[in-house]
Amino acid sequence: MANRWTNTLTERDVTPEAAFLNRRQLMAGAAGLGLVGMAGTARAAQETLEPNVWEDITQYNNYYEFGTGKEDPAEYAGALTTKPWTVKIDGMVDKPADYALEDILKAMTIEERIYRFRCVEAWSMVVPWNGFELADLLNMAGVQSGAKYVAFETVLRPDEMPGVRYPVLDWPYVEGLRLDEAMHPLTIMATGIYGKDIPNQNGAPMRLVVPWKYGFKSIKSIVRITLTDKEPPTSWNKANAREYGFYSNVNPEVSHPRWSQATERPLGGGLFARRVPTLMFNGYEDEVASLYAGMDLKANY
Ligand SMILES: Nc1nc2c(c(=O)[nH]1)N[C@H]1C(S)=C(S)[C@@H](COP(=O)(O)O)O[C@H]1N2
Ligand SMILES: [Mo]
Repeated sequence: MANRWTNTLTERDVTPEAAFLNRRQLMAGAAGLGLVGMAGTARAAQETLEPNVWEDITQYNNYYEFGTGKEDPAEYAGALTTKPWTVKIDGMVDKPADYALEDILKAMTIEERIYRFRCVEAWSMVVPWNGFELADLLNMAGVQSGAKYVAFETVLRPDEMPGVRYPVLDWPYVEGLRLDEAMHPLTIMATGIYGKDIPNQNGAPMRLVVPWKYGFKSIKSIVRITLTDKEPPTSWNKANAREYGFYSNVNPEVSHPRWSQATERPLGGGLFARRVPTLMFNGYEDEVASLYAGMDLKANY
């Protein structure tokens, strides 16, 4: 399908030092990915887009299975074996199975999605992901009518993951979405960045990206996807329910108990970088606000 969700960034949102991918290359890539027929306004937005540089995206990570320091994942995640890779899809689906990732990829259409990414810690970046819509994968497995939520699980390999000997979180890392959130066309499974295979520190070989939610919802290195009728447990909520809710939609008006979420620090701006206002639903309000119509977003944080 046309990549109409790519983004709606303007020059104001651009990260200053992130101009290494020139616009011609970006547009050539976009055309190659089937964006030729994209609506004029979306194309205009695409032209003003400047993702963060590769180094920002791949050297400053949260992946606690490899340590809690921002540089730990880049240093240690190389040890993770990502081939072969199997994803168990089970629960309320017509075709529960252990799916080989290569078989999944043969059936999926890989697109480029340039998304804002906002960590709950109040830093942010812009990432040119390559991936496919989660809805396509769920439809492949056949979602049964009673399913209401999707649960996700990260691989757990103590031999390859030095961080899991510390009980920072209850391993394996688990996350969840409501089914309508999971089926939303903005929700993708990312398998690449800048047209290259996604690096291990970013969640190889396949990780979730939900751009309107805080980054911790975007669970990495997924080995299991379960359709269920109950709200699934999520790692950060289990660790501290007062600070991290199930929904975790980016919301400048709902503070974290220990800091404001009204502003954020875009990566790549240096130590004394300016802070910029955080946008409702991380800038995707037009696309996703209707999912939460009538909900109290303070109570459902
Ligand atoms: N399995 C797993 N997934 C995870 C995390 C983690 O520690 N383990 N960290 C989360 C957090 S807090 C963020 S901000 C993003 C960071 O993604 P990035 O390193 O690609 O920027 O991954 C999320 N997914
Ligand atoms: Mo995060």
